[in-house]
Amino acid sequence: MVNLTIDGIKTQVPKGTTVLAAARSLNINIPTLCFLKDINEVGACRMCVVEVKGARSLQASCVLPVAEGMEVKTNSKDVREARSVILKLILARHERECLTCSRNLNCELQKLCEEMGIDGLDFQGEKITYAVDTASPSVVRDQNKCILCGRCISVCRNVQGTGVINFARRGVKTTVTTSYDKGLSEVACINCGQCIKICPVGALREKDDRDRVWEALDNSDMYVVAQTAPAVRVALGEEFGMPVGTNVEGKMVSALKRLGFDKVFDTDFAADLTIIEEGTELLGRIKNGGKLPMITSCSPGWIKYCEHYHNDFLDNLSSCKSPHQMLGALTKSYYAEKMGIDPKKIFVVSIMPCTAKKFESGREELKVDGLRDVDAVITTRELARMIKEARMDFGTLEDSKFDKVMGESTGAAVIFGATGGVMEAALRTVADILTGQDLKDIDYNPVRGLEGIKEAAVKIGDLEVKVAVAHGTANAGKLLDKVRNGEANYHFIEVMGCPGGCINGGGQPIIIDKEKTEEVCKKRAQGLYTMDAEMPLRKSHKNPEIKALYDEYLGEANGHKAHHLLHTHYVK
Ligand code: HC1
Ligand code: SF4
Repeated sequence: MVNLTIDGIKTQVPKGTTVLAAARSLNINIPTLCFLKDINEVGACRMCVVEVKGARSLQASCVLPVAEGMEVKTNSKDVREARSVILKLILARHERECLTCSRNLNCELQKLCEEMGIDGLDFQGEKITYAVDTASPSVVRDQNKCILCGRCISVCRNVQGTGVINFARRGVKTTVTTSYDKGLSEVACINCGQCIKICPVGALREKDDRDRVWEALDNSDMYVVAQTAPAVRVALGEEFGMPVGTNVEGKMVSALKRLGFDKVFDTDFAADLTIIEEGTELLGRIKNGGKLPMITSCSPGWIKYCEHYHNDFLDNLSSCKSPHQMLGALTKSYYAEKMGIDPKKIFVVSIMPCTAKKFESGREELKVDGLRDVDAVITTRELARMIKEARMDFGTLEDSKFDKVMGESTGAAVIFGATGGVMEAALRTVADILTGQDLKDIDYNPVRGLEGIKEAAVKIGDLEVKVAVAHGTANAGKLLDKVRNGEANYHFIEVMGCPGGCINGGGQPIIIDKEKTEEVCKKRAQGLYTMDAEMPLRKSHKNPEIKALYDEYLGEANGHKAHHLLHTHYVK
């Protein structure tokens, strides 16, 4: 242990601890901008400078290890003045459009200026104006607002294993950009939006599709259908000041109806359907010697990662479309026929925790007879903005139910939103099919939780099903390397592109205190697991609307009609 004094308080911390961490353990809150524990510990922004007795200059506490007998001041005159100058220098090059910025009131730079009492701009230098990169269907990049903290670079490289953005140039011309300054859509970006979530300011944001949705809602010729992903319902409330993990499903449905959607369906219904289709496909592959391990295909960030970085595994992907695409396809076929509506007049809007779904919905592979399954995707954040624009008092809305025919779901579907959820849902159904029983023990705890890679061998009847779960694409890459090298051997793998799964998708409410990310993920996941535990039906094959869909329309699981509408194939 190392003894030191911080602001006159004596403390003891393990060797190797940084001064920042030691201070925080004493509840001394040193400000940071670039720091991200375990991800971006680079001392770039210098906001965390402290005075160390005997040192010639101020030191960045986030990268400074403690030393025996060290005496640290975190709030001396020199420290305060240095931080103020640093902030003002950052402001001098930052485009200060707070009132119209997507991060207004949710910006770390704005918050720091307020906390540190910055009341003027002392430096007005020459500024370079950059063109805003709007080419990607998912992510908008505005270098005019970038403060060069490097957090997006580290997340993209270390957490997602992609590394498509980096520092370029020197001095005042330093930027964060792609190779050759290409648009994000021209490089191997997977549209995951994790860089948006980690950006302290508004330099990265989702491509906002609200206007297209309002336009459809205002067009009386269009039949506008909304569907909502599992993870949205346990996060949307945060945008209205509710505790993290609150289930706002009923209020969300009411809000969508008040916004003018003709029908509000539940993507959870299609998650149940995915389990039937994917479970049948898995059992078929095991029985008939098909390509194993089979890997889930519902996360579009993961699909794009697989296409760019591990395309030798494309044949391992399940041929199932992702649930929201399935629901879109069924809205324009099954539902349209039932209601006598021209599918061309149906506009399907998916409300998703995910920015990659924006890209996915435009993919040619996912059209049926030339028609898109889903016409627009908006994130949890964009839905919150629409609700605010419509001036609804969200907290006081009554609870409403999803609309019939594709609004019923089970506990298996709702847990899709957390890492391991798709696997657990699939195991519940596969186990019942293989044993011919209605099994009661259906909580598969080894696949739950935030460990980056989870593995389990599940004994079902005579078969030992070997499974693995990875979330965050860098973890997926590590898992695939193991499979490729013959170090591991599975029947079925679940991959979700975002760390934590959809609950921490690139379109979810921004967690301003990054230290709390894990805690927030756990609470959102707990919200989903609580819903599951309380639902009367917890296995996808028990969903009565799914049974009706097969009886009335699809026929067999994996049958001809199901393949036409619900499956696809990704090629190199
Ligand atoms: Fe997801 Fe999915 S779970 S991908 O994480 O399979 O986005 O929530 O909607 O489509 O159902 C996201 C969440 C979501 C799909 C489902
Ligand atoms: Fe990297 Fe994902 Fe951001 Fe693309 S969207 S730049 S892959 S973090």
